[in-house]
Amino acid sequence: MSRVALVTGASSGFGRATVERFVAGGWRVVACGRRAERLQALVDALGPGKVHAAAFDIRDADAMRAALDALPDDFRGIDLLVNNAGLALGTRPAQEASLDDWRTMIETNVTALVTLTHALLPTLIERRGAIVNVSSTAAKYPYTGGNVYGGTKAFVSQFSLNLRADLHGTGVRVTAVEPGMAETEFTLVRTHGDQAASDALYAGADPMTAADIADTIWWIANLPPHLNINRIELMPTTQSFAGFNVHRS
Ligand code: NDP
Ligand code: 8X3
Repeated sequence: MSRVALVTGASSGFGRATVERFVAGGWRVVACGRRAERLQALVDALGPGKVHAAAFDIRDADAMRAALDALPDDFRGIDLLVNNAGLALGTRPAQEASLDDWRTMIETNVTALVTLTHALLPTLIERRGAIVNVSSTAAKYPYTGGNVYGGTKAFVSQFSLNLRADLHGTGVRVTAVEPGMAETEFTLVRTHGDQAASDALYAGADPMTAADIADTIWWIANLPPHLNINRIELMPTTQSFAGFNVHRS
């Protein structure tokens, strides 16, 4: 029997690449996201026996519960939860940011992630499964305009470590994956659809790709059961660190 992964944010970017990587490796995958047509395209491309599309807004707890209850038998025994769905909204400093954007990031990146994790923990414990939480370099390194996005990702990284503490002795593995710059629809979403801004950010930067992150998640999930990667931080070679900002009068 092949193993089953549930991947959130499977309609784009890291999530879609992760679905493709795991199906190529012989797993079955529950692919979650709001854009049903994109999830169906994955089912059509990879096969209905391999991918189950679960279209719902991850912020809607009732819709999440209904999607889990409706899983076909072949996709019910989840061995791996990839909490990947998430977003940044806005690039302005806190004092100019939208409170609606802040709330959306918290509801998606934090509240929905813990709700789904809570729902699947009994299954993951029963199956001695694994959780991969997609965090960010923004969890640790602050930058102007990162405000609530960075705060949500700091939560994801610390929640991952605390899950490890609570799951002690269960055999369930937990990892926080903390990527830096990778080209996906992330910046298009962050800028509310500004394709030119997205193109400009990645131009000439040789960013990481969604496949780079999917390969990392694949590696983590297929390590021997006695080995847990607590957190892993990745950047493109072209990205590094800037100094502290000093304001002079
Ligand atoms: P994309 O915008 O390409 O993908 C984001 C995914 O999240 C989409 O599939 C989207 O699906 C899903 N999603 C967003 N909101 C919801 C919602 N309310 N309900 C259900 N699904 C939702 O970005 P990435 O692939 O880059 O991002 C994936 C993760 O990686 C995010 O958590 C992001 O913060 C993180 N990350 C990204 C980095 C980057 O540079 N790209 C770097 C570090 C971390 P749909 O719209 O169909 O609902
Ligand atoms: C995405 C990376 O640097 O845009 O999480 O915050 S960054």
